[in-house]
Amino acid sequence: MDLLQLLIIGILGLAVVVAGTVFLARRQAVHGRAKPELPAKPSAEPQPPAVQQGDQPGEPTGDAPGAAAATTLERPEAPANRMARLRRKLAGSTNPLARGLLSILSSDRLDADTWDDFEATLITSDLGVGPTQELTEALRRELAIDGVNDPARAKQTLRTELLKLVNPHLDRTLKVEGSDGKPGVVLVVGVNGTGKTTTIGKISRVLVAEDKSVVLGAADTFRAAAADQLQTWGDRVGVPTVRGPEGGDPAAVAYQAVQRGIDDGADVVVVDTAGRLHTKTGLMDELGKIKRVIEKLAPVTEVLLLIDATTGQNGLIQARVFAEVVQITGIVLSKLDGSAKGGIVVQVQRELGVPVKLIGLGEGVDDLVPFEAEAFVDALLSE
Ligand SMILES: Nc1nc2c(ncn2[C@@H]2O[C@H](COP(=O)(O)OP(=O)(O)OP(=O)(O)O)[C@@H](O)[C@H]2O)c(=O)[nH]1
Ligand SMILES: [Mg+2]
Repeated sequence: MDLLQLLIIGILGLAVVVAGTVFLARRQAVHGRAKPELPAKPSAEPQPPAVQQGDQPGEPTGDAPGAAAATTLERPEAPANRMARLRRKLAGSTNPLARGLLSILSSDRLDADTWDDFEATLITSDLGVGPTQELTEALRRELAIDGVNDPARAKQTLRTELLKLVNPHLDRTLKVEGSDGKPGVVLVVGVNGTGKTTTIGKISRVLVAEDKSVVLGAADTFRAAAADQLQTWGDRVGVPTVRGPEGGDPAAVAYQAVQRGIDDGADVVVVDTAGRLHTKTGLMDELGKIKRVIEKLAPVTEVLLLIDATTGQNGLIQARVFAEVVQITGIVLSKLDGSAKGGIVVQVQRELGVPVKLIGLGEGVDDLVPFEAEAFVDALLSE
């Protein structure tokens, strides 16, 4: 009896131990298998399906600035800060001219040689022969009448005469307002590398900062990279870029861009064009065609011609040819930061009868400034 009881207890005990062991073993087995199935959080976060960032298929991916734009749109620098910074920059670039002119005017005797030096200095600033002679004559007259050899007075007179040449009365506002509910259309033209695409990027930042809605048109279809470059600028401030196939008809892209602007109810459409040599007749004709085609949809409110300030007289020759093909309404003088040749402003305005509206003072995103005659002359004369 006792033996039987002991046996039963022993068997029960063994059964409990075996059951417990099996239970634990199974739990461990289940637990151990489940672990690898858990999503490995930090190391291999699943990538969301590729976000379509352009309107266009087949564009290169991995374009860092464009990709970043999807999450963080840039807000352009506040206008007041920008102006102050750019005035300093402009003054910096024109220092040699200012120093030259003022040191000549402050010499003891204003004799014929001194005036020759004065003229030569102005000519090297690309002021042009005509304006240089006018300015020198006016200054000689004024200073002779006053009979003074006072540098401060001479500087004041020089300022007044320069301002007359630059002409503070020209309307330099950028015409970006459309009519009849259509967007304003800005067409940007100029020879290769003058800064068209960069300037469009900078202009669109300013427009966005003014809460205007913008569409960019990549009517430079010569190189795929050209449209990418424009789109990168657009992506940074959240502005769509309409583009076409490489080698396609630029006028068609310009047309589509304006159509998109109309459909979207955009405020402004800015159209980039391929750089072209002013000596190539076919290409120049194409420019005329682009404008005509756009105008089937909406008037072009502004045609901006880019001139690189460092190219001097050559810029002027280009300007003449472009003006024959499209009616230029404003000049953008780029790269004034690398040049002491601000005098070109006067020449080009006279030649074309078109105001300089904007000046480029660097490669930075906000290095574009509206041209103001007084600020410009003050910068020319700041030491
Ligand atoms: N220093 C300086 N560089 C500038 C300025 N504007 C443009 N650039 C530079 O000039 C070079 C040409 O500029 P783009 O905007 O590509 O010129 P583009 O007229 O569109 O050239 P294409 O499309 O080849 O005809 C770039 O390296 C710009 O960064 C400026 O105001 N100052
Ligand atoms: Mg370009």
